[in-house]
Amino acid sequence: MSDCRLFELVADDGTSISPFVWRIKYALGAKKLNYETCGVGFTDIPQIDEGRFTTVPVLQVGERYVGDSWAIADYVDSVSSDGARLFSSPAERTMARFFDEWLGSSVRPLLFRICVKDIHDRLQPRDQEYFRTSREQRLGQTLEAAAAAREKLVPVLRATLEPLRSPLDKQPFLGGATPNYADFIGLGTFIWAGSVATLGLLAEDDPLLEWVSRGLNVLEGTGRTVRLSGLDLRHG
Ligand SMILES: N[C@@H](CCC(=O)N[C@@H](CS)C(=O)NCC(=O)O)C(=O)O
Repeated sequence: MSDCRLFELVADDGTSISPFVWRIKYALGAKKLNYETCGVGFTDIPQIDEGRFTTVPVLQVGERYVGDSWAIADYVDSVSSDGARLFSSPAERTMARFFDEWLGSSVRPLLFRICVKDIHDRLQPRDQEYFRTSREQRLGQTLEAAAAAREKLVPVLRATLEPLRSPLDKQPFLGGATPNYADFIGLGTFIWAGSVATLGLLAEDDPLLEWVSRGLNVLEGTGRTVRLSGLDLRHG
């Protein structure tokens, strides 16, 4: 696959800030695909391929544009024979989908509420107004009210993550010795939240930090670097 370009959501300083984009960065790395990135703000998304998309990630391969992270994962898995398969079987894909549903319904909403004001503050000025209006509508409260309540949500978040600690206590990744697509989904979520959060998301002795550290090492192997303000990885 040549001429591969990933449209990613970026903050004002260029930090990549979408959990869905991060999982695709992992997937492209696992498939050993070289790609360039094109950083966009929320208000730039309607300009991608003449308004066909409302969300990122979007992957452009030559003349073709593919949106939605699951469609992108399936696409790169079907067209690229390099690297291991993202899903070793339909059953593994289904379990990754189930994990995504769990994370998306239980964990991501908590992270979103905890980090929403931090995300706003990191955006390019032209994105801030759009983000504030759309997210305040979604939350049913102002970003400031959400930020004022965030500390109470941190213990709820940590308790909600318990089902993830048990498998990762016994093996380095959900995929076993190496990460699979469920890891990419989870790690992408922590990289997104950890790179914007201005308070500690996990306790400093949380074993999930070791998983995130291992996940960052995998990314570094693909030449990508990240800084996480919301996760204390010194002990991980
Ligand atoms: N189901 C989509 C969700 C992607 C998504 O929600 N992306 C967010 C960024 S994290 C987005 O682009 N939002 C645009 C907006 O809110 O206007 C996927 O898996 O790719």
